[in-house]
Amino acid sequence: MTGSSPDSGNTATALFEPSPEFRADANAGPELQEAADKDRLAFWADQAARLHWHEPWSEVLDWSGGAAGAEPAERPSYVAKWFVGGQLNVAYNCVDRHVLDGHGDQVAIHFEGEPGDSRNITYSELLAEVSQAANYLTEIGLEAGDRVAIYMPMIPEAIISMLACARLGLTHSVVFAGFSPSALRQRVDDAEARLVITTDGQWRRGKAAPLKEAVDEALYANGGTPHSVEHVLVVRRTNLEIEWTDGRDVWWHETVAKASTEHEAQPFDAEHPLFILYTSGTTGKPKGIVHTTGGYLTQASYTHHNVFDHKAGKDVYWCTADIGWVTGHTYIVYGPLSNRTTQVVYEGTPNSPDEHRHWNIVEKYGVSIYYTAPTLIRTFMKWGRQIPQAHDLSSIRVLGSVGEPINPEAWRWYREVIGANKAPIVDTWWQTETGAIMISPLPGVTATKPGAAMAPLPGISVKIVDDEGNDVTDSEKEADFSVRSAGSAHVGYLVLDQPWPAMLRGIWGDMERYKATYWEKFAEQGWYFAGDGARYDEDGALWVLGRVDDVMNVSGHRISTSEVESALVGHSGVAEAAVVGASDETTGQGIVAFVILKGSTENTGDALVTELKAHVSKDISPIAKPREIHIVPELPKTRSGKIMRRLLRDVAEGRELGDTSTLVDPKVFEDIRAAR
Ligand code: 6R9
Repeated sequence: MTGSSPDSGNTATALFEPSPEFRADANAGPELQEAADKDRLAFWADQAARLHWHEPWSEVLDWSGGAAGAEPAERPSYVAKWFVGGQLNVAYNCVDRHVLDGHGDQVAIHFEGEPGDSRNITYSELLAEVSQAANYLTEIGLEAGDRVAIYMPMIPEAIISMLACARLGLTHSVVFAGFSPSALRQRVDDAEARLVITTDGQWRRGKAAPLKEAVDEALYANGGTPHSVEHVLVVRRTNLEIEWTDGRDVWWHETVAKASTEHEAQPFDAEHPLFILYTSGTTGKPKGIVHTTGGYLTQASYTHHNVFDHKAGKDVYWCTADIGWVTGHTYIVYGPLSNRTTQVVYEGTPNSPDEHRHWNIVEKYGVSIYYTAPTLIRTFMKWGRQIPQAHDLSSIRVLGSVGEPINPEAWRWYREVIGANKAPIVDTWWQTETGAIMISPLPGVTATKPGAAMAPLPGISVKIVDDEGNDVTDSEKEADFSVRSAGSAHVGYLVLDQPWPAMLRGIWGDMERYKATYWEKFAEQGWYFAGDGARYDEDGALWVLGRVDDVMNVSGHRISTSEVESALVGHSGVAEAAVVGASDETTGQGIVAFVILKGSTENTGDALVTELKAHVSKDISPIAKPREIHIVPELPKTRSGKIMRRLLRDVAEGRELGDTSTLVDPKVFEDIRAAR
């Protein structure tokens, strides 16, 4: 791609070309794309060779479960098998082999606790601790294939727990520690977890907040109905006093920390389930996305190496995500550790004790690769550039963005203020379901454009299509959905038309839903429907526009409208609720709820709104707390009874109403507007 200079001022076409110095030393080069174009499967086999395999595979890909063109009956599963027959151990790849290669003294984790404590963990130490945890989990009878729930703040033991599970072939299900007891219970029950690993409490903005308490509540929930959990393993982090259930609860420091530091990793099949991670869908029930071993680790490792231009032993890498999300799985745990990264793991919030925290950490450790979310970049913008400018950020050489579309203004600020107008920005599009990065510029190779994810990575194939599956670049017709399109042609649905190694292998316990959600829309072609809208601009750069379904994106977190609606109607005063994501300067989208009260409700004013916000926050998580709640007399519905969220979004964003012709009663809006 060629283009004009970054200073041309023309936002539509300005391209930032990689500097010659960066290009000369970059991990990625044009040969990656050439190799992938020549033979895609041979390309992925080369990438898999980045890993240590106990047994080689016999076939790179078996896609008989989803081959395009076949009769639906002949491709019933849509489950790919990558590196068929190969065997490996994920923890061995992430830890042992680096120690065996003589890098045991290299720091794996610079841990920075919120209260100011810190700890450096070398690869040798990590190996010893993962081995101890693996020995203890074996001692309590856990076996390959069992599920383990991990409900922990960002402390080293969380990563050690994940690696210990991987080492033993236990399938982990990490549940974000901000989730409520009922959300935890739902996930524990769905996966039938035998063990929950947690902490006594977690540090948040200088205060110790309880966490084990939520586990107790979760496991006693539903009037004490039975659950699958045999043990709760508790790491002491805050010294908060906690309740104790003898026989069930065990302290980490009394068990794991006393176990042997020797443990030999056994290999597992390339398709052995590595983890389940729950994500919001368009209905209230979260989907347990299943990932397996060989393909996942291959793509995690390949993308981390090339997209971040990571140099083992030289770079200091920091991904600011939480392990409760997929970004934490792939770009804190598996990608970086498989590549022998030295990384920062930070426990707390970016403004604790003050807004300088991230930049203090960057300076302290000389962070060279920094990967964060647009919502945080916009928060930094709001706090003001004088804050980062008070620090020496010259160590930074690559910047990453993930979680939602990054607006060009935030992109420019990020580059200028954090990246000294020099560090390339990689805007990485991917999903819990894709397992690893799919669309992103390659630093040193791809010229970038503020706000664009640019192009699929070598080895990855995408299309942007209309409702019939026609390529939008060939057709005048656009897909029929209501995503704001920045006024350009070539807008459509983002689909993945070829299987990729880190692709999900299903929804835990619900393969019908898996097929319906991802494969039904383009069943004829056998394409994966991502749920996002996208477009190509006049230069052929790819822009991801955001969700086309009822999933909101708040600060990079996926929250379904129906999840919040069901929490609201779970309140005794609420009869009906409709929830939409309205654009928000800081968080990308903000949650706006419209509720109809039950006639009997006495409390109707501001106090009720406050109570409802707290109710949602407690029921789901503080991240799902509505920004606004409007009490309205009626909701706009189609004749078939569907709530017209598109129109509510117009109201929430203060726009003229779109087409109201399918509504039962268009006058509803006068009442809704009056209530705002
Ligand atoms: C990794 C992650 C996935 C959804 C995805 C899309 C949005 C993520 C993006 C982006 C535009 C990017 N998304 N990265 N949109 N540009 N660079 O975030 O996974 O939590 O499953 O969310 O996030 O809408 O479909 P997940």
